[in-house]
Amino acid sequence: MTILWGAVNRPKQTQEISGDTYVVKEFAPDGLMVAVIDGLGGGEEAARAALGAAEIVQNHPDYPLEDIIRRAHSALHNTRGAVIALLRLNLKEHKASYIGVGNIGIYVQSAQPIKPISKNGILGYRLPPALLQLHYPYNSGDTFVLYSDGISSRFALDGKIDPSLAPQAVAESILANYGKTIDDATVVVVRDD
Ligand SMILES: [Mn+2]
Repeated sequence: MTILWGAVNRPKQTQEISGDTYVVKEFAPDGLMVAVIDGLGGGEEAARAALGAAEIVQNHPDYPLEDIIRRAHSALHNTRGAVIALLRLNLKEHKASYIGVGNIGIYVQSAQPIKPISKNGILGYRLPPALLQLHYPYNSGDTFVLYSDGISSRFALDGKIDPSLAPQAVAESILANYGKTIDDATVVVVRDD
């Protein structure tokens, strides 16, 4: 039960501030919370929205995922809004839970198929009519990749992550190969070895 992770977050070309952010947080006794959040638009206002949602994830990693989504939705009413991919692992039981709202991606390279999806919506404006929470058992060595839409969706089709690469190297290589310079881009890679 060793958690390995890596992350990259870079602003779009000509911007100094990324409107994306991410959270990776271990919490007692056996939890790991992972989020990628993309604030709508770009620059400071986008970052403000993304960081507002990130703060709620950071402060309440043990809350039910639906509660975190609803709290973030309320907190972002006066912002441009954001989309979010929210993944929680129980490192002892090897269980994964996921809720995604809006155009944001997750790809899992796993021994058994794990194919979470996100539902349309925008935190701060419009939640999906029913939040879709997905649950999966996972195996040691499975690799979870959360990414914002600054990463080309070709990435998930091409798939195939080299399992000998450390998560940080995986994240950097995904950004290098699939990052779009016209958007903020974030990749978080988590592996429970
Ligand atoms: Mn984006």
